[in-house]
Amino acid sequence: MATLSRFRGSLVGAVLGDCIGAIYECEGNVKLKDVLKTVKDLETNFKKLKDGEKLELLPFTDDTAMARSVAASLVAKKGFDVKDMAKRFTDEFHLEPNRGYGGSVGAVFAALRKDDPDDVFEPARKQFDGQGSYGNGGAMRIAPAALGCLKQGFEKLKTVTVDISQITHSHPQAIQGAVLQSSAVDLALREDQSEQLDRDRFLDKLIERIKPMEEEELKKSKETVTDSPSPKRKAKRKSDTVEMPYCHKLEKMKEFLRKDVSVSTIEEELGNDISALGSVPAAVYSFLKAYKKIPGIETDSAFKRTIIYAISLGGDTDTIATMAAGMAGAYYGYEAIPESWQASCEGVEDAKKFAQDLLELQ
Ligand code: F2R
Ligand code: MG
Ligand code: MG
Repeated sequence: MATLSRFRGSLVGAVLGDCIGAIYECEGNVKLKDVLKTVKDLETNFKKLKDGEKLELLPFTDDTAMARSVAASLVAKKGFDVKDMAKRFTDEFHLEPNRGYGGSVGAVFAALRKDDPDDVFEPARKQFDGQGSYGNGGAMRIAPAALGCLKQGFEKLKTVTVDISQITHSHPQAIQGAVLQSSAVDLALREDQSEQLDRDRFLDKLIERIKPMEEEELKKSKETVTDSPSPKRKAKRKSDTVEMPYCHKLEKMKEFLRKDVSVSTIEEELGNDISALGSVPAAVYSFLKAYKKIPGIETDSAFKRTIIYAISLGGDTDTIATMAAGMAGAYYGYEAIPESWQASCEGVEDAKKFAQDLLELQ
């Protein structure tokens, strides 16, 4: 059942995953002991605060900057308005371009500002010789859409997610990744917490949503003549080259959740990079894995485990952690989020306000 606690949990969780994860973004292999020390330090510094003192905040990055625009637009327009959302993304980027945006997405914002096209999807479609970006920028910002569309159901959420993604990311895998992420937050909000989380069933529900999209894309790619631009990407790992890679990875997770699988296996099989296909599955896995105790992460808080584990996967740590924590917060609720972590991160109060406003939209 959706409550203010779960709405707040999702948006605040996503902010924390971004701010804490950003410490390690693109650092290559991350040592779990370093992540544990980072969060321990947050807690110690918070305890040491004297009355009236505040901590120096860990800054949020593009993941949160864009999620804030998604939330602000849905609230201001009382639903999805593509022009308004594209304008907010563009204005936000030009106001604070140094929030760690992806290498190519700035060109989309520049074109949206300069040309003000009637078709706001056009600049994104032109990226990468017409392939569109396969980056995870569509997925990393999408949690507020799951909150905003909760009452309206999956078909509406899917349409809205696809369009929000296509403003900057038109590659099929970027769009599917965004739908996978918004679906995972949506399902996490709906799970009954008084019952055990059935992780295989959660994965089956995700597969049910993503399979038709991958099937349709596969059909299209089989019909595509070879001299037109192919939407396929050069794959870094074998698991990205199978015919329906998201479904393949979601199925694989069932097996991984039953045993203690190493971080390097997860990196190899699910990914930890800047692409949507190489990061959204890792986020889903982090959320589900952290539901139970993880060797080496000695905390009873499953919310904390989610962020610590997601960051320990290395690679695109802010984005994997923001997406995983968006799911975890939606499931465990705001009360599960440590005060010390909240007091250490920029953007928490705004996230709480957006959660309230999005709940009032329902
Ligand atoms: N940009 C970063 N991190 C870089 C390092 C930051 C570090 N903290 C530092 O300051 O040094 N993080 C952010 O970017 C990711 C989201 O990126 P988004 O929005 O998807 O961007 P973009 O530009 O569309 O894609 C990213 C890169 O992917 C490659 N790429 C995408 N599609 C491609 C295609 N069809 N063909 C070839 N390459 C493609 C390009 O290299 C793009 O530049 C998040 O991690 C966020 O946190
Ligand atoms: Mg970022
Ligand atoms: Mg990132």
